Amino acid sequence: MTDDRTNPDASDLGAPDHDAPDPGAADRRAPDRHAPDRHAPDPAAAGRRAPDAHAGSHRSSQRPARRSWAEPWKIKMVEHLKMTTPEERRRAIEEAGYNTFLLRSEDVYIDLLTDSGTSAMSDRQWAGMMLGDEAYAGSRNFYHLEETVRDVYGYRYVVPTHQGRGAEHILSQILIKEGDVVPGNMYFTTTRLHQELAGGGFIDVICDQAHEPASEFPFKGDVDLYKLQKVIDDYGPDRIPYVCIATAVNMAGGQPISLGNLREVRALCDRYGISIIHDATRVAENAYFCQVREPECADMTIAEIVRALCDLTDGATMSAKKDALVNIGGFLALNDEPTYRAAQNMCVVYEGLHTYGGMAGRDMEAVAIGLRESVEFDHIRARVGQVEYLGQKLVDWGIPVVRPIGGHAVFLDARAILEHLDQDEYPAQALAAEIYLEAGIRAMERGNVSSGRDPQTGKNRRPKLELVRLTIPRRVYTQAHMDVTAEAVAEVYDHRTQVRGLEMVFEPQYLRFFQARFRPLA
Ligand code: P71
Repeated sequence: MTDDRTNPDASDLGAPDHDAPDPGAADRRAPDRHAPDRHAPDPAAAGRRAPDAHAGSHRSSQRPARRSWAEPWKIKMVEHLKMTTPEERRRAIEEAGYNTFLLRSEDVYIDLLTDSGTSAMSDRQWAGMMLGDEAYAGSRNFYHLEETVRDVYGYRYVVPTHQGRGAEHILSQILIKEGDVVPGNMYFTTTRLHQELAGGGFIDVICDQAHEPASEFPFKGDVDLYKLQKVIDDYGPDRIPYVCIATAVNMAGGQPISLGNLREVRALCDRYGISIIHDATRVAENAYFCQVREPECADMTIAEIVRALCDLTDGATMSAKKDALVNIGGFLALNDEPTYRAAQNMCVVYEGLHTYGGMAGRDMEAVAIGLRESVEFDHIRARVGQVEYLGQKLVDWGIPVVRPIGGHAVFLDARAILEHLDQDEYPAQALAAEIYLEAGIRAMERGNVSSGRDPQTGKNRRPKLELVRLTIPRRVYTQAHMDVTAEAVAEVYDHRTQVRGLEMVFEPQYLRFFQARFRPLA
């Protein structure tokens, strides 16, 4: 452990196999920005592990190591934001039934609802859009995408879909039968719904630390192997079509699974002939955390770690709207040919022909280029670094957030902030509405509303994590936007005892959080 650590999360990480999580080390391996290959859009070079900043340097050894870094891009086009008055925001949130999903984006100043489809594409991606081959069948952009997925992720077969849930739908319908169970490292809303609609049930096998917002465990995405073993013992391998493993686990706070843990999951599954399906939506962010926290990954490139994670699994569902830096798109990737053939056939029923699956040719081109950019070290460091910057401000000011700070978002612990509210008064929903009222900043509820009702009991699930997610789009907002956000959250924190709970006045049947309406309790 070196002495110039910058990341407070690096302290107190005791587990021996997760030792030496020194993010500062990644900074210190910062490349010489003037080296010619750093400017070349060469995907192979881009993913290379950054060399020591001092190696071969002409600078004197007395000077401190260069520690500062910035985004590896500059801004070419800007989009104007609208500022609103408190009265305008009051009207807007009432009209939206206190649900930030129902606000018009025009009425939002800084939009941290999601990092999904909200990132800025690069000039290379925009140039790729012009190469769109809009043929109904056999578009060359599909073949480019297929080749890129094979190269970056290593899966053999690719079925394009309109977005992530399209892939989840097809996969669930093909592999899950009535009465099956799907163990996974925490639920995701759409993933679990598709498993349930196919007749299966989701069983959470994530480690206990994932459910503790204050735990500093560095790999909260890890599977608890005892829990997984118990599911296998209780149900038998024949009722487990696959184990669903997410990288950078969204609902746990964007928390990584370690390569070492995934290898153990693989070994356990192999003993029973069970497949592993990877939710690869944010695998590059996960790989960054492996690089800085997991000793065996310290000398691997982001691209190599991504590949190593994927190689331990049999297939993947992908929402390209996150890591892959596009506004729309996704795919299902598989290694098993019969499953692939079945998925291709389902694709023509629900998505579109198997060489476009709901995407335009230009969209597939943008995904292919974005996938390469997603595994560039400078990109991913700046992306995760910006999230860390916002999170650290809130931590410094004593505001309860999920620790360690995740890869795509800062998650406020609404239960700890609004202690005076019962969970059935929807504290996270109320906090998200309050942050909007305060500053026009839009966040997302990730708690009792998102978790929904238990299909057996019909009661609210009351999950342990009652969170508000400040989600950072990639390459969109500046550090000043992060400052404004932190200050607004601090203002709300200061008057937290005055925030009232909510009652739900309209509840849709599926994924209720999208369209539910609320009103403040008296
Ligand atoms: C996010 C989203 C988008 C979203 C979805 C549902 C409710 C609210 C917001 C989407 C994911 C995801 C993971 C890990 C699959 C999907 C579905 N996330 N897996 O975080 O995070 O992908 O949206 O492209 O259909 O805001 P899709």
